[in-house]
Amino acid sequence: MKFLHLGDLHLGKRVNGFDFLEDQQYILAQVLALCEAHAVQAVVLAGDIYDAPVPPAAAVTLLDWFLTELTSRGIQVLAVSGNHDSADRLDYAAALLARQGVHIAGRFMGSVRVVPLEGETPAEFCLLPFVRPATVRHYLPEAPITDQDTAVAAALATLPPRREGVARVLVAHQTVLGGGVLPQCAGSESIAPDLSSAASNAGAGVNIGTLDAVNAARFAENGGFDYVALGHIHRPQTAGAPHIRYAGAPLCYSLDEAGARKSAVLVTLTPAGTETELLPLCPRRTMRHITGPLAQLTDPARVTDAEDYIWASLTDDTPQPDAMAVLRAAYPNAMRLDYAPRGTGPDLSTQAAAAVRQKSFEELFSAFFEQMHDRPLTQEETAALNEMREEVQP
Ligand SMILES: [Mn+2]
Repeated sequence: MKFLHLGDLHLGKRVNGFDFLEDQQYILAQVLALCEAHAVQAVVLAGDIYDAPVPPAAAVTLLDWFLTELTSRGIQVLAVSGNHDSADRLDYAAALLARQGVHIAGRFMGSVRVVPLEGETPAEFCLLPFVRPATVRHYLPEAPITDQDTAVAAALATLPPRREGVARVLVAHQTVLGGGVLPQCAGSESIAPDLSSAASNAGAGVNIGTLDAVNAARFAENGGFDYVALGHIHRPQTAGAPHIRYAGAPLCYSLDEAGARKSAVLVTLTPAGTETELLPLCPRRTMRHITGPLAQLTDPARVTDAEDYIWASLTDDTPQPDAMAVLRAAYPNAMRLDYAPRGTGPDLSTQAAAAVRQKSFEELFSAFFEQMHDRPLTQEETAALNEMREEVQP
């Protein structure tokens, strides 16, 4: 049994004011080609199908096209809602669609839906929509639910016992703590606002992030799963074990992800175990961060892939007139422009910031004044400054 695991399509998403529908259609067409090339039996969509609870009509049309293309190839679809989706809207015509092989679990209604698929290795797909503790508690008032972790555990406990010789796959949209480690965010998740910083600077703030996290050990309870197809985190990665995996978003959805590689997970279930392979996805326009003087970056001889989404950091010593207009003349899809003076790499700027923190207000102000006026503060000015400072900060 082979299937493709995708997550976080975020259909209808706009990035820095740019409509991504064309890019999304392009990448979904690539997914269809991968499905054919690898003869997959099913496609798993692990939540955040749409970017918003009420998606633009064009995004609905795009999903319609994608699902129709999949079913016309005899490929089954297994999908759950994410935190960006409207559970109820996603459930529209769910029973009708299920007859066509499109299984969507939008709202949690007290039990995890199980969809059996026949094949060389028969498998059952357990569809757990995005849930919050209150939702699960509403249906399972007896369960000891105190947080996200216990809520998911209670929901999973509703599953029937495992059947012998049948592989079991979980599809879920959650933050999963694997081996005590939070997933690494890509920057475009818009989940618990503290998580991306908590994940990137381990230590500070981790507790806040873990509150909303599910322990990966939950996926080993009650017989466990042969594969856990996760959505929610946009950077492809495993969560505590090789068979528990985030597919990641199929496209870069934030400039913080510039240069990141995206993929779909090809999962093969065999009686001997689960194999996974990352199939690269190549976007229509790459998101790139380029650095250099404006004249060099926009030199027609040096411009390549002009349609790419560009974040340019200029190394010019002085602000350039109409820099964005000049950049867009070369790269019409330029998204951001900032200045990165030469010689200040991240390490240098961190050192500089630390040095600044050690200086007193008086030292900092007089240095700034001297830089601006080419002379030190007079005694009179220093006195006036101290007076003003006391007024503001007694
Ligand atoms: Mn998402």
